[in-house]
Amino acid sequence: MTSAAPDHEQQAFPPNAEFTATAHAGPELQAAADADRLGFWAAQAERLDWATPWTEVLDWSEAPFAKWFVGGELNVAYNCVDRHVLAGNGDRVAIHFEGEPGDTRSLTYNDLLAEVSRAANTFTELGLVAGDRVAIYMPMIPEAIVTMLACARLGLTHSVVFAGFSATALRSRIDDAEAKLLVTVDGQWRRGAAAPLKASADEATSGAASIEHVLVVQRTGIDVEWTEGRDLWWHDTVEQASPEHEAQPFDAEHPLFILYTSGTTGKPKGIIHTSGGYLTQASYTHHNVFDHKAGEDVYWCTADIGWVTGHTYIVYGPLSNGVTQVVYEGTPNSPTQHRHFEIIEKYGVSIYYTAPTLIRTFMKWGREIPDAHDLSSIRLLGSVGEPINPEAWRWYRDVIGAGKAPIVDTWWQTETGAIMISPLPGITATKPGSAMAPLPGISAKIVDDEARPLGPGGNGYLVLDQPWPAMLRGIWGDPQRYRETYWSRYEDQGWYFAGDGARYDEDGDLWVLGRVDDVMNVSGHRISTSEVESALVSHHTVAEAAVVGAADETTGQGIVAFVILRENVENTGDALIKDLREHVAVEISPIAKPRQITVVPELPKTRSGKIMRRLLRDVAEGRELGDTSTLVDPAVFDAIRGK
Ligand code: 6R9
Repeated sequence: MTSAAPDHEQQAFPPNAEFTATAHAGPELQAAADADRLGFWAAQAERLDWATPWTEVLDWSEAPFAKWFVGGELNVAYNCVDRHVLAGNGDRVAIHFEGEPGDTRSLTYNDLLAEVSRAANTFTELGLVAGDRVAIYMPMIPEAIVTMLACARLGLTHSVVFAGFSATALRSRIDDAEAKLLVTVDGQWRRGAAAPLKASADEATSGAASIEHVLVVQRTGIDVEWTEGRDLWWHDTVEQASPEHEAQPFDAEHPLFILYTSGTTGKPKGIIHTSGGYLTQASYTHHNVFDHKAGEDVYWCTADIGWVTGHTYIVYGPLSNGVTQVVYEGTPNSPTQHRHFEIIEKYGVSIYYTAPTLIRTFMKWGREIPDAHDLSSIRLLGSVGEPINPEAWRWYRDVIGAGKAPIVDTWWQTETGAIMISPLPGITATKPGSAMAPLPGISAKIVDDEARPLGPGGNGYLVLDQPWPAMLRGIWGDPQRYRETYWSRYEDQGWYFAGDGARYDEDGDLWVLGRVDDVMNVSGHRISTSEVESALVSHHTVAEAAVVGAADETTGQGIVAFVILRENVENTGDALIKDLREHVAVEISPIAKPRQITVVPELPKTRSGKIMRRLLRDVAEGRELGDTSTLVDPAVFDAIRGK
């Protein structure tokens, strides 16, 4: 890990007085949390409408399995939709949808309530009951959000699978969660062309024992195959259903969703989130970290609902707060590199939340592109997904934020459910590249291998030493893996091990340094090295594979693979490499395609048989080799380098 930051990185940007004057968050938040942490969370839970009050804020008696707001009952969809209508805000726009081909739709809260109710009535007619699982494999269209909310309304647990994932990846997630319904589309718009999606859904569901129905939204009009009795069109069912539906309350701990994320082993983990605590922290953080003002702000989070950021900061947090938000279907350069800035200008986006990889891409395209647009509506910028380098941070503030918009660099994970470490705009003096400090109500530490807490200047592992409302409640079907992955490293202390390295600077501000395990971060997407390795060795030509994440100027990390071919396989050079990259795309997703694949005669291994990824990373990043003393045969590198 790196040492303390140079002085220029320590330069702080104090909050501007104008922003502070109207900011939601003030110093009283931290004071209240310090005085009584659980009481503080109880007060935050009052942001929501509860059908039955809770009797206890936190039950930690079966740690690490938490129960928050014990005995409380609420309906998550009611909190995200109905109550805004009942409060007289039914005519407020909830979603400004911008399709990739240029089609647009605005849905008010009245519209959203009708749509969600229709979908809920349809799901009920299909025989689904609370506790059943629903898989969602859809691009960024309003129906995807409607489907998530309809599930929440009925107590169905959704499992959103990123529409860029392959049929194989979808199938394993459907099987693991035993989903009964799959909601998908005929095709999705990508760079001006209709790309089939139902075809992958068909491949994934053929022979999937649990699937009873496949519900299909017609998005592109392309031809699809049809399985009579199983497949249903959205327009024949949902759109014909009654727009009236009364929401029933569910227990605060009712499972809201499962979201699969990469771990250090090949099999993705189904992270479980529940209702009351999750929505409380989603709502609290969206309100305070983004300083969101309902009825005034236009908010845009550029994530996809296939990732946790889309769940918490497109669907649940923002809608619980009565947001007006932009939802954009396509890529940032369709049809031109101006697209995001045109959208900001068109809707007057005031809060923009994106990932460092996109900011670096914008930098590469050049500032004349954003400069050609009126971005003066922007008053707050957010960053998430990976550490943001100080240069990108400054560019973001100067070019997109007119040199004055506060930046919130938000650290959190699929597992944490909501933002944990972030500046509070209007209060925190920010430093380019630092996530600064845990939010009020959240407790984090940086510790060493021996669990000794570190102070200013310390560099170690990030742990969460107190339970938090939006924390994961486990791994679907695998409680043992939950304990092992997150709670065994600091078992005696009872701390959650985040898997990230972090340091405090001399002022005690926190800098997240990135993963310390075998999880790569490519454009903010978590991909495990072993996942890509298993995909490669599943190809008939490959005997063994080692994968590392190498620093990449744009994507944060790039995937670099070293493979040993099976005996009697002919190395056809570029053709073989192309085949292998394609194979990974099919097995996992195009985002997991290695940037570079090198065929090598041998892999560097320790005497205990572990592949020395650290050394391969040195090779991939063009560095001098580090310590090779534990290698069986240091000479393998001559062969690897010779390639
Ligand atoms: C929300 C999300 C989680 C991992 C996390 C860390 C990295 C996310 C970050 C950040 C530095 C930030 N990460 N935000 N690193 N600064 N502001 O991204 O969830 O996909 O589960 O990834 O992403 O390494 O452990 P998820």
